[in-house]
Amino acid sequence: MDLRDASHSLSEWRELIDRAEVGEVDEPIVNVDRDDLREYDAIFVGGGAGGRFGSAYLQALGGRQLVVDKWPFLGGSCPHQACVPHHLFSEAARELDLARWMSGKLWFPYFKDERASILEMVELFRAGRNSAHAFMNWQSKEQLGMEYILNAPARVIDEHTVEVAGERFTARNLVLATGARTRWPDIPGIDLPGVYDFASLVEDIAYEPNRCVIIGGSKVAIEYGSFFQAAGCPTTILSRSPLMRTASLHHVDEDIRCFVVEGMRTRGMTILEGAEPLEVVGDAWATGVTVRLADGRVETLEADFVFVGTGEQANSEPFVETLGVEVDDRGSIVVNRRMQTSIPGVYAIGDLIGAPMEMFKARKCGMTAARNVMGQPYEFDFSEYPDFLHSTYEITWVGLSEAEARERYGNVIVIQMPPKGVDFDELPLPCAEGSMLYAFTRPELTGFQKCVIDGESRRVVGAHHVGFGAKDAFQYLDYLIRRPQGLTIDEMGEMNELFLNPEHFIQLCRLRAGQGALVSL
Ligand code: COM
Repeated sequence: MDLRDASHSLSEWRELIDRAEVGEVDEPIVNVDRDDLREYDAIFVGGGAGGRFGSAYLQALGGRQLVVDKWPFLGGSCPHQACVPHHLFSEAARELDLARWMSGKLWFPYFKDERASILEMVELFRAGRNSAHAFMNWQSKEQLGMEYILNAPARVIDEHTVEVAGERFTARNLVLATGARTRWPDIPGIDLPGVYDFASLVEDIAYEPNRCVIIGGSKVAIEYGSFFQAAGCPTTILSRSPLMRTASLHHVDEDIRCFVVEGMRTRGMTILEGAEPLEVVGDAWATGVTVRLADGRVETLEADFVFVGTGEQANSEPFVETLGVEVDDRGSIVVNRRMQTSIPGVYAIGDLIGAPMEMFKARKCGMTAARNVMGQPYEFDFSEYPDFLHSTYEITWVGLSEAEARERYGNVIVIQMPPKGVDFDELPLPCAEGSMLYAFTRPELTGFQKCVIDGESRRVVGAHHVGFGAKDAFQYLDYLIRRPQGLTIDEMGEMNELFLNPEHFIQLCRLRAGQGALVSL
């Protein structure tokens, strides 16, 4: 289907994607400028966030790109199976949590013991997701001028050649961007029906889960588990490491971790740390998980729904096979800071190059590859970054934890809320949008925050928050504290807060900013 000269509206795009998804459109969707005789500067193999942003940047620099994706849309797993459904489910978890705590109070109807349907939420997402896909196809073609072929996988032939639906395309460079998939644990029964990951949950589930066991302790495990529990489906997490202490999360402050994990337990979740899942049991359907517990006992936990949250692995195999590209011991493609692989002219970006498997990294990797392809030497170091996850709360952090700061600096100042030693039950702080109802009913549930300062340089070296609505601030805090000059407590005290703001860092810093020898607060 050649769409080069067509201009589809958003609703036409949506209809086309709907039809492609049910197999009514099985041909490639082609938007290639056959009149442009220039060689492609790069072919992006995979049109997720990295491939799409890289393509857009390369276009913006005046280059010629082609992006190819097996799905009938650009944007990749984010709007289809990953970030967008996760945020929808996490928002539902937050609403459900409030409804349970407020059950029968004020205008809230009785809800404490009610079920909410997980299936209904998945169906809501499935029914709505193609709008985002339609927008990305439309924007990429009509606004960003990108060339693409969708609904057809790309087969890499060599470092300059890609075959799509029987046609070969050549380019000066290839940018590999085919993402990652769940790293399924190698235990008996893992293939049984009734075992899902984040992708098959949104694609396949057709029944209402009533008892869930989660294998793994990743972000996905915490986020989806909190939703299942909030929906009223009793959920158990089996994690080898303590939650939020997995290798993929850095700089997690212990006080924040405790607030989050204890909060999950308060809401009825069973969290078994140090647990080793041995087998998914069941004949025709998963009926439970056998696990070796931290104390060595072996037990079988009943479930009608087993969810795998053990992390992800790169889809690198085809490129190792055809190009011999170097990978690390986890199978992620090895790149330098310019996103160049071991094969000249071949770049790799996004989840394909390993952790962190986050949106900012995918998009900026795409931009980095595009700039280097176009002769602008540019390096991207993603070893430090702000991070977040959801339980029924939004949890956000940047920079060093208090413990890390104490290892590095001799005079660490901590400004936190509630202050150290103050009983949570007595203090409805921090609070702002999203936590005012908790503040006046269940003060201990409002949240937790901590700002870590090097008392000598007076610079903020870490910030940590559990609550609602602070994520935006952390994007800017990340930038400010990582500038060569950093951000001091005094500069924080000069900022203009929009009171009540979810993280109270500005006003709290102002309370101490005048102090010569800083004291914690
Ligand atoms: C975001 C997908 S959902 S993309 O980064 O805009 O391509």
